[in-house]
Amino acid sequence: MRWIALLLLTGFALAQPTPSFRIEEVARNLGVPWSLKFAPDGRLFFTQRDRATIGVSALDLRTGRITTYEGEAAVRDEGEGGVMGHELDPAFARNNKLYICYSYWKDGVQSENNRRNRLSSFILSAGRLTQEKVLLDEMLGWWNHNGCRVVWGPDNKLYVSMGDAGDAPSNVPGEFGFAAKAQSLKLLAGKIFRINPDGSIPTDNPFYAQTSGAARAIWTLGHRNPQGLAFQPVTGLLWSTEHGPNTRDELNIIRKGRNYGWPRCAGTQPFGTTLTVAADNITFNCTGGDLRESYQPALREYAGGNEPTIAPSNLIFYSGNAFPQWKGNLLFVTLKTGRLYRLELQGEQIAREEILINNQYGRLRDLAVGPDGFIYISTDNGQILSLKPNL
Ligand SMILES: [Ca+2]
Repeated sequence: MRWIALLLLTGFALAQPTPSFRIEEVARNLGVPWSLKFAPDGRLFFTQRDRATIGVSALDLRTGRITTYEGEAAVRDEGEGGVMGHELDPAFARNNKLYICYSYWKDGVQSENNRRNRLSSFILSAGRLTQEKVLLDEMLGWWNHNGCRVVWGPDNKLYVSMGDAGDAPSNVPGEFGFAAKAQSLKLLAGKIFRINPDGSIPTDNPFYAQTSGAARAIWTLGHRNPQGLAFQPVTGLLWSTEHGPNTRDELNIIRKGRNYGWPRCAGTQPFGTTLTVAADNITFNCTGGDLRESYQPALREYAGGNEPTIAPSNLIFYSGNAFPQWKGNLLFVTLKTGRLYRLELQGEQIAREEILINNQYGRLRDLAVGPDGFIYISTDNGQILSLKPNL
């Protein structure tokens, strides 16, 4: 009996009641605010996907005033492409430098074979986005699956995700097209890349010796469309959310040189198995000697069995003071189901999972923790929301 009482007490201690919170709109009519990052001075910098030329905006939360910094570069503004992920340099307060991943037409020519994405650095100067320096160019694009989430790593490198570029053909003779591009070490699609902030490629990247050119930036392969990237404080682990096809969205821990399986394996499917997914009309043969050592199944899949698919977008680790009981929790938002998930982690396992928002605001695109500890969330309805505790 004593043991049962102890277990119950421990159980209650772990499962704290969800704190009461409310959600307020802080801005609206912003198109698709794709990426949110707070600057050291408290301004919330955000991108807007559907633009014809490059730009970034800053929201002053005290006044509600929005300042837009525009640049010169033309943007491939179509479908899921456009101005997407961004990151501020750690020395932003001093150097006004930021990084943006965006879609463009190669040589400015609109054609089936010319869809591309790139990561560039810019300097904010005199109200403009200036001094573009292209850091990682000619990543393959399509109207969908353009990746483009950008984060600064604790190793002072830049990490950028890239989708499988949908039905885009291969741009290297003899290499795969379609989804299989994600498996090629010659193609810049279906990968997570790691580069130095000046665009050079670290020589300790996992495929540096066996690849050439920009492919040396490959950190991991076999991705479909990773839209979430965040480094976990303390552990330094890189976590990622990724869209599955009609089923099996993924939560992954991104480890150097690993193969995440797409399009040969799906979700948590173990190596050496065959999986037929009726909803997608696809059979995944997760086999082959090359996968035996390198394949990394998802940590968690969403939409296995009868679960509805959720379409995860970005993730963060909660670091603020407004919700002390959530410190260190993994939070991520979803598009299709408009959810905000909160995950309590124990090591690399999920101890508890809770849905805090469930489709009340439409598709949720990105989230960030403000200096006030509130959670700021952007929606595809053009809103930025704040989630704050009821005191
Ligand atoms: Ca996978």
